Amino acid sequence: AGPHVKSRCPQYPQSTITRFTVPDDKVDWNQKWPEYSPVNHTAPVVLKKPVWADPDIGSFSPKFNAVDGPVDRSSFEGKYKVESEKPLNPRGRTGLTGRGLLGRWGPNHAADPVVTRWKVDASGAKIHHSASKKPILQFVAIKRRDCGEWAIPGGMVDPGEQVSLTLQREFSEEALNSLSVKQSEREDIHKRIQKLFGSTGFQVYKGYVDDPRNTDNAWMETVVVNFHDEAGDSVSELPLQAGDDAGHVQWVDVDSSFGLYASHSHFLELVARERQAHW
Ligand code: RP5
Ligand code: MG
Ligand code: MG
Repeated sequence: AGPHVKSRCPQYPQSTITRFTVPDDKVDWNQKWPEYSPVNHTAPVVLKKPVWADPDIGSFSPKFNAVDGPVDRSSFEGKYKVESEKPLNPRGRTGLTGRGLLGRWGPNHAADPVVTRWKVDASGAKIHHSASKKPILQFVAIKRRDCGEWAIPGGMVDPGEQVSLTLQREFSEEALNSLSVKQSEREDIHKRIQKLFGSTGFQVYKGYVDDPRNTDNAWMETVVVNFHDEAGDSVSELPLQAGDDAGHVQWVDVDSSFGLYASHSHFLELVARERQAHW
């Protein structure tokens, strides 16, 4: 992978802050750059000390590069550096220090469920792409409320939560609106989801996410798992309904030209390759 790109987006999300410009050749911390003068920014919502956020450094010295009580502060990218008590982004400079919109210093762990099915015609036959001649996959995509971009319905791993549960929970909340449906319906959704997600998912990726919220001291990491409804009779039969931080939800064709949030497009490329589908 080349240097992170979205982690250097000029305008920091949900703010009027502009990042210090970092050219490609200065991303690596090993490149000496005395002129580097990043902007410091931690969003007001984070400074208000919600349950999901760490306190500010100074009053707080967590165990970095380790599982720190219920919070996993270890990175999939290996051991990260800590400089003046602050963790350093393992992929390099972002033009911004502090935590921005992220709650944790260092890695902020998420999980991304990629739920797929084959695109079929009225007779149920797989549809092949005219150019690649390969069958087309579809995945459940959500339109994020925060930025309006299409994305995988992922979310943060709660402290102490098993990643397998995060995958199910986030999919249910964002794509099936489980938080707002009646108790009886919630149980039905839960059963179906457990069945699909209990089947062997294919682990697509584990590591850094090139997310626009990343900073020099806080960044997103994820575990991406593909759950595939081969016969189209599992989740494909559930009515999709956007919930929580999702504004819309729908089945979208897996295709390289469809722009997605953060580095989600890369994750879909890996899914398409694994399933020998069109990309
Ligand atoms: C992305 O942010 C991850 O890949 C995941 O999809 C998402 C988690 O953050 P929220 O959806 O909770 O904002 O980097
Ligand atoms: Mg969520
Ligand atoms: Mg989410």
